[in-house]
Amino acid sequence: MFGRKRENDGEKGFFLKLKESLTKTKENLVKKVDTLLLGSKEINEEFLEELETILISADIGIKATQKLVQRVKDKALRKELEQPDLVKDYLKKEVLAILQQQEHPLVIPGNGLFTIMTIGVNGTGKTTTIAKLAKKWSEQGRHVLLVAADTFRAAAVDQLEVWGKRVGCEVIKQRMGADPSAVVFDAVQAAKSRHVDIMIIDTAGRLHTKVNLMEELKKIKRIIGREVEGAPHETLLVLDATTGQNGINQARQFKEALGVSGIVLTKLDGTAKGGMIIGISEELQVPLRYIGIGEKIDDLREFQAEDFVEALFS
Ligand SMILES: Nc1nc2c(ncn2[C@@H]2O[C@H](COP(=O)(O)OP(=O)(O)O)[C@@H](O)[C@H]2O)c(=O)[nH]1
Ligand SMILES: [Mg+2]
Repeated sequence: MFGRKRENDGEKGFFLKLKESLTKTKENLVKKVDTLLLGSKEINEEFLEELETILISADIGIKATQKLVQRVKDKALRKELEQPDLVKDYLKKEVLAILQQQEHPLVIPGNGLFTIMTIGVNGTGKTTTIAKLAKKWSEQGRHVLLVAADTFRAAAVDQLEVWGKRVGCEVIKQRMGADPSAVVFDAVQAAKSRHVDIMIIDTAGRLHTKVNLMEELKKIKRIIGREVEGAPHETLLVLDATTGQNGINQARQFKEALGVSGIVLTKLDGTAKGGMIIGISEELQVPLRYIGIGEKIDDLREFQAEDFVEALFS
């Protein structure tokens, strides 16, 4: 009995933490919709325009905003949505549908070496996310190896090493300024001889030399693809939710240059721009794997559309 109760409390705490981290996004989106609904008697052009303004300023993006507004309008015209107070439930359902399109958790097969290459601009949370994932998978009994292929800054290697020690994972590194592909090549040999299950590669993200960065990342991809069948098995783009539309533009560039198989959206806690996740889902058409809701090692969640929408709207 007691055990069961504690388990329930744990689940409740889990959900409450998510809800708490989405507070500002909720204020910027759902609360504003609430206010609009309170002041509206019917769904007319003015109402739709205001709804559009709210959605755009909540960083949902043009495409998803137009889709949502059009849906509300169509439904109102068909007389299926006559009272404004029904709009919120309808929006919730539609947002859920958009997010569910990209709810595809990362599944790592139990046999063979699985390689993950994380990419994204500086400061989005790549290294921190790697540490969070390494802890999660180590605890599940997987042998995880970390690779310091951000050789651009000495501090980047040190940071990964500190995290590696903390979560009990070995880090493969070379001196600062080394060719990142060479580090990855070494790491693959180490991974093969040590029967590693999951290898996670940390990469650089300097923006000011973008062309070189993309070339460097492409080279890492080529090298690892040559050494391990099907690698990288996951190209994980890390995006910072506080960057709103900018982040979506960055994502497009990475997707075009390298291909992206999954997205992590970090820093959802404390930002009002979390609506960006709806835009990402609609515009990028890439699976949303994880969300970051804090700086601590356990503040990473597998993305679940239903939980997310419930936390946002409830
Ligand atoms: N609040 C918050 N901070 C985060 C999250 N993920 C990363 N950070 C912080 O973002 C900063 C940059 O992270 P880092 O992993 O070094 O980014 P990188 O340059 O992409 O490797 C650090 O201060 C992290 O603690 C998150 O989900 N929430
Ligand atoms: Mg880093």
